[in-house]
Amino acid sequence: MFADDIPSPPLCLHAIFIRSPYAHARIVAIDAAAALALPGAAAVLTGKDLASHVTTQRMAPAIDGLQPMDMPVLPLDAARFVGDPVAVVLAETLMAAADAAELVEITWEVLPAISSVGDASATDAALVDPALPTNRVSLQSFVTPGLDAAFARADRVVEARFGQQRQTHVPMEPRSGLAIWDNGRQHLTMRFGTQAPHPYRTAIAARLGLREWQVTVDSPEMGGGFGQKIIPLREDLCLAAAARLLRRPVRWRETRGENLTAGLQAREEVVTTRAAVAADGRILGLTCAIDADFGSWSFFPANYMARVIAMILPGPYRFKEYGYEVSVWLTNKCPSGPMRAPMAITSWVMDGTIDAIARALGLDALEVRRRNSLTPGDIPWVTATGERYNSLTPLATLEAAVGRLGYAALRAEQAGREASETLLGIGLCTVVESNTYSSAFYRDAGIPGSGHEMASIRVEPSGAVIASCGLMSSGQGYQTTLAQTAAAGLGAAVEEVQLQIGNSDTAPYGMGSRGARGASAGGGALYGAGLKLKAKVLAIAAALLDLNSADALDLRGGLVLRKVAGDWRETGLTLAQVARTAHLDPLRLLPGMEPGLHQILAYDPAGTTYTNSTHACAVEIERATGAIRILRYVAAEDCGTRINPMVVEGQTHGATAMGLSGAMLEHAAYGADGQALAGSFMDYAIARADDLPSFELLHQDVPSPSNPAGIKGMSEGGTMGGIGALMNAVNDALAQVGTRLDAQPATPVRIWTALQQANAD
Ligand code: MCN
Repeated sequence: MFADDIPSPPLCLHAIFIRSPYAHARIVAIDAAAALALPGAAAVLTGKDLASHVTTQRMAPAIDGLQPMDMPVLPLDAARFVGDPVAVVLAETLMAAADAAELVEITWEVLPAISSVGDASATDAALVDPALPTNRVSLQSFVTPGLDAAFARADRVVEARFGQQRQTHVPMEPRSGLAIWDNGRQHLTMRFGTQAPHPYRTAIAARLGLREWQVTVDSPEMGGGFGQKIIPLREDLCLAAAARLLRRPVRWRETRGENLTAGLQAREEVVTTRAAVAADGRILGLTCAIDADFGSWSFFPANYMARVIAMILPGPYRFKEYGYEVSVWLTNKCPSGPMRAPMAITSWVMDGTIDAIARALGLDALEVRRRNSLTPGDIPWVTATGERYNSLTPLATLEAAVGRLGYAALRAEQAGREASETLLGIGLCTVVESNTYSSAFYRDAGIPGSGHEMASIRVEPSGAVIASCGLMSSGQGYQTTLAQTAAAGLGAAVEEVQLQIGNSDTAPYGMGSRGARGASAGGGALYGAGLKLKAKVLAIAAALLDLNSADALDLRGGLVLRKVAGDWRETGLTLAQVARTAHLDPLRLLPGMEPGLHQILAYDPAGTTYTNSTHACAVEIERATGAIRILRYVAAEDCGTRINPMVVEGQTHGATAMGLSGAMLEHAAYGADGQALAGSFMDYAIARADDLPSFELLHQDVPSPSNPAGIKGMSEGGTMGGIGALMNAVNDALAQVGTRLDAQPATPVRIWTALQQANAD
């Protein structure tokens, strides 16, 4: 059931947000008298009305190089972007709320708007946040001591630029939900789709001054979150406060236009690289400069998202001398937030730099990758920024992908196409996807947070297994895959395991679904809890079988087995019989053993997990129109032990499609005046099935040594690889006529324009 399918409780009010039509404007006055006079109108709440009911949100930790911001639930004095919510109208019906919203009179004083990093960084720039000294909210840099020497030794220095446009998440169901206040119990129930029910509840309780036991978060199915549905955003908080103030249930259905322009956006970054290289194409050192446009607020610590790009940029390559400078800027656009693979541009930047090196030196792009790639002998490897790889197979995925693509044959075909109406391009991109961020990562980034996940497994008297954890699925198939990990740890039949997630009261406190941590952190916790519970099941089984020890026993598929003469044989005892004894016949248990079968376990991954994949594609570009067609697409990945191969394939398809869609089409565009230009699917193009190829997938399956079940996360790498492979293929095609796109999206019109310019030069 999606949020909007939940029937309205009695006396439910409907909410509509009034949003700023201006990129930057002072709110001089809000007159709600006419709106409130309309039949059915119940209330119009503004920032001033809510300020004493919801505390401000501190947007960033106060660490070096980062300016913290305090964000009120609704603006008190000025709107900062087109779509900024400035008041919420509540009425008996949705139609009455819409009519009342039309009657609210707002007097605005339009202020100068900042619509680009160029504007934001100008010396006389207006300030997006008047409480800050500058529009640059974060500046972080890093350099290894030997970097200058690497550049001094270089035969060539190769520079490249990579720009990525603003995009947004596009969940199937926009943000929607229901807030119910029970005044008798002084209790709030939030029925909003969230990827992280417990952190969501902690934030709601803190912002409203409630204890966590006064708040239940019960997430419905959400049809996609992609990072947009982790923390409570301002509309969720307004609903919670309104329900409490008015003592009535309140519901909200976000429109697609609101979601596109005022949900959260992401990805707007420009990265420039300078590579110091030897004549044979080996990279001796690299620098990168990142300018990120975070819009009017950063809904996640700004240092985290932009810095991860810089931190993991070296990826699968061997160079050790490295430096970066990361600047995060505020502009008058929709706030930024986490979005599937917040570091999505990284692999294009790194592998696009490799292509630039190959072109500058007249070498083959695959050969330059081979010369720079980490080999099995290099692992374990610590990168210049301290990322520790203990299981990585980039050369294996590279060779698998180019082998399947038929790289050599495609290069030969490309050479023979000179007079053709189409250009052939071959794109390669090897990804190192950082995921399952550990507690140490959060500490080092200065972000309050933990990498652990908590799992609970109960076996009921009938043998039914109830597994739970703090993750919530937004489409990852947890009901299957996490039930499988619990069953594998415990030794139960998977059909006996039910996963219960999404409710903050019944699931154990966890960090939620984000950063591709579900399989490894959630799965690791469930697997570990299962293993511990199995030990108890076997101890009880040994007692029931009159054995002195459980050493020769195992539980598989819900059956207790015993090893006899090297063979596992059925004992006739089942998990259900053991469970019945544990619950209902405790006097048969070993002395001192607790009745029941319930295990709670927290699993905190030792370090960040790194997963590698290589994406390889061939594209054809029509010279006359700039139209692109993806001819072949191969992805070879290594996510360790695959819990469910079909789900891994589905996630790879989805992630890659998201990357390709972003690289080819999507653009949350703004005008020079800060006006939002993409408020519907007529303007915000996302890929459709006929824009995408059939994916050919290959797997390496090298188990992670740091996860109890050998699992590595995988669901963001496809987005990174899709962008890199597509953009590198387009540029490989364009290189034949001496041009290159240094910014996404690679739309036909941009490609056509580049071709025209190349012809004119
Ligand atoms: N899996 C597996 N074997 C592995 C690794 C993963 O079978 N070795 C399975 C997992 O059990 C899980 C799925 O693949 O069912 C994804 O696992 P993982 O890579 O750990 O990612 P998460 O579960 O943490 O999911 C979060 C990730 C992120 S960060 C976003 S954003 C995202 C995504 O996954 N949003 C999605 N995938 C999405 N898919 C859909 N349909 N909708 C979204 O909103």
